[in-house]
Amino acid sequence: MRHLAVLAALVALAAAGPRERRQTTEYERCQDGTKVCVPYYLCQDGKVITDGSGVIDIRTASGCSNYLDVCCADPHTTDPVTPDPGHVSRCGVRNYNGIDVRIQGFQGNETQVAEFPWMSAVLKKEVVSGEEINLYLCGGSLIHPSIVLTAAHCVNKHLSSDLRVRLGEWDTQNEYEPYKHQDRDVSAVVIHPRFNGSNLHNDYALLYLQTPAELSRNVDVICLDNNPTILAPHHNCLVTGWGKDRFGKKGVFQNVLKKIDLPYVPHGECQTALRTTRLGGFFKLDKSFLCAGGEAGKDSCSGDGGSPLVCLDATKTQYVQVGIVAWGIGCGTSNIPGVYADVLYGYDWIVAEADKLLASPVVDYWGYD
Ligand code: 4AZ
Repeated sequence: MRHLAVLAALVALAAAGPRERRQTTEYERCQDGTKVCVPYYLCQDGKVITDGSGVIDIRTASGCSNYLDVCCADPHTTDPVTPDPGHVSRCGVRNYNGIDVRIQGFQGNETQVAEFPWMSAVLKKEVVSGEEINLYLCGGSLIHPSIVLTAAHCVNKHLSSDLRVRLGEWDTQNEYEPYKHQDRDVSAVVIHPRFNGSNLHNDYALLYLQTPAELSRNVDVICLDNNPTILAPHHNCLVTGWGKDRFGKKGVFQNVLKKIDLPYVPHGECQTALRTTRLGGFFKLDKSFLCAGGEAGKDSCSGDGGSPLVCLDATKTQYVQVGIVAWGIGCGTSNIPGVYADVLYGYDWIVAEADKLLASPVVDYWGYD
């Protein structure tokens, strides 16, 4: 995602800034009366750090008068972070205000914690000096508790046994989110039979998870639909990802999940725009692609591959995935949209393939009328 240098500067500033010292009696009570306002770096997993360890990104929560304070559980009370037994799964529900806390003061396009519960990270397990580490490969989306949809170009060169999926992630560099991420190994990778690695036609892949995700407030599925009416020309949709803030060597990958709203660009218009680039005047945009964007500085970029492009449905209460980040000519150039695998076009294959390994039809998960 572009637009992020300002935040990096802010975070660096916050980490280097002077730290106040206060006596316990001086901490202001939050509006709910039970929690206390403490400097953000003293709050971890919603609890005050009492041993002094850990420093986190700049963030503030409503209810504290000091800009750099957050609402945090008083360390003298017990507030265990429990899973979510009462969670009722519903596809495509965005947590506009995050969960438990809304972070204010963001400058760029940062998402709130668990704002997009279907967002997944596709990782590659690698052993370095005898220790297993997870390398970030691509984005993905949870379409069923046991299936992640991603781009074929992200995973076609990897064995399923080398892949892992992380669900419910937000800040890839910290573990202070109130709900923990869930890691799942991949038992099978299924690539679209007509995927073409040189031109990325039919860039669809399904990852089957070895054990199903536990659906909760920070982990839930996105809706798929075969009704194209949500795709009105220039209608605004959203892409989320941990990709680079700009194209090329100077771009950096993002820690906190970013979002960008992008207009849907009809196929013919997109092909015309792409013909003005190095692709040349004879370029044919394949039917398996869909385009979005074309506004200067607003685009998906390297590292966003496989991430979902979603649009609000007609009732404006649930999001439906319409695209998978595939490719582009650079990032963020005015009038040059980004190119996505068209999920509506791939819908029949996705459903048929998913159903092969599932006991009940995958569409049951997206019943959202
Ligand atoms: C990439 O390299 C990439 N601007 C993804 C999306 C776009 C460009 C490049 C679209 O993964």
